[in-house]
Amino acid sequence: RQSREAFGWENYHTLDEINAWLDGLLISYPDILSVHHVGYSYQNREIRAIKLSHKNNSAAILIEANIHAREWISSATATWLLNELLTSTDPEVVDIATNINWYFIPVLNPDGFVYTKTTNRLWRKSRYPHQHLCYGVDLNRNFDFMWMHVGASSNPCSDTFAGPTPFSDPETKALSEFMTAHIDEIKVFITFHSYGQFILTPFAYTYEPADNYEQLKQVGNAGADAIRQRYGTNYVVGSSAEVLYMNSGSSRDWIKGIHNINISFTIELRDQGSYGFILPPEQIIPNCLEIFDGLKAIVSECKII
Ligand code: ING
Ligand code: ZN
Repeated sequence: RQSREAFGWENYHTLDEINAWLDGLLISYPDILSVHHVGYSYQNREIRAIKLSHKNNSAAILIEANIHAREWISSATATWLLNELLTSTDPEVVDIATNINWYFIPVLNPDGFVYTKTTNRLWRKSRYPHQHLCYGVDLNRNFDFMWMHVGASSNPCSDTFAGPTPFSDPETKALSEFMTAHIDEIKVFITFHSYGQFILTPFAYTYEPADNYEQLKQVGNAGADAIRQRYGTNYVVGSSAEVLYMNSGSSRDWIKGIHNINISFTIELRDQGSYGFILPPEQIIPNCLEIFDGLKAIVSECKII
């Protein structure tokens, strides 16, 4: 069976390497893994969701990563988590791997991700050319909930360009349709970003607390406490507007705002700015270990199984 050694989290990988590794996994675990076609990017790259499922009717967790191109640690974390759920023999891990259906979308923005590998390491957006002026939309401002309300730009050259219309770009449209199609199963949504070390609860578009803010804080705090226990890494928990900054049109605000998925977090991974987006590869595995501690605590605290 393919395992950690065959891929390795000692370094960051290209999109082709990630896809080849996923193809190998699909062959190794045909009974429990399947690939769902989410859609195609502007440059026609496939956006894939990998589903880990032992039983049909279990509650599902959806994990989205690399909606922002330069945040490489996010897809590294998503692939590490999938591998751990498949290979760990720890009874607690076996329990959550078996009794929850997991959807991983390791690279939601493949065009931007490839661009960070070939041309510009700090590219954030998609690669759709808008208004013949500049490339790319900030996909995390392009969702159709409170679109362009706050913290988003109408300038196609801005890094936070929200797009000409909501869901203008195929990546966000595809993700929203995928989410809607699976909405009855999805009990938890987590989107990985970097950097800053935050567990962010809805909403970002308003200071008004979400209807279940107390529950979100409690679950988020359980996650942060568990993360802290391994290496002392500090994650701050709170609503995006309250502890980071306001924005609108994110996937996280959309799934809570439109579908009222109760547990939806944006997790801003390591670090706090020393390396920022260029997190050294030696930190991938420590980051994944502490995040998995946090994720297990989140799962246990929100009582979906
Ligand atoms: N941060 C997120 C961003 O899109 C965020 C922060 C996302 C806040 C979603 C609230 C909701 O700006 C990074 N680093 O991309
Ligand atoms: Zn981001």
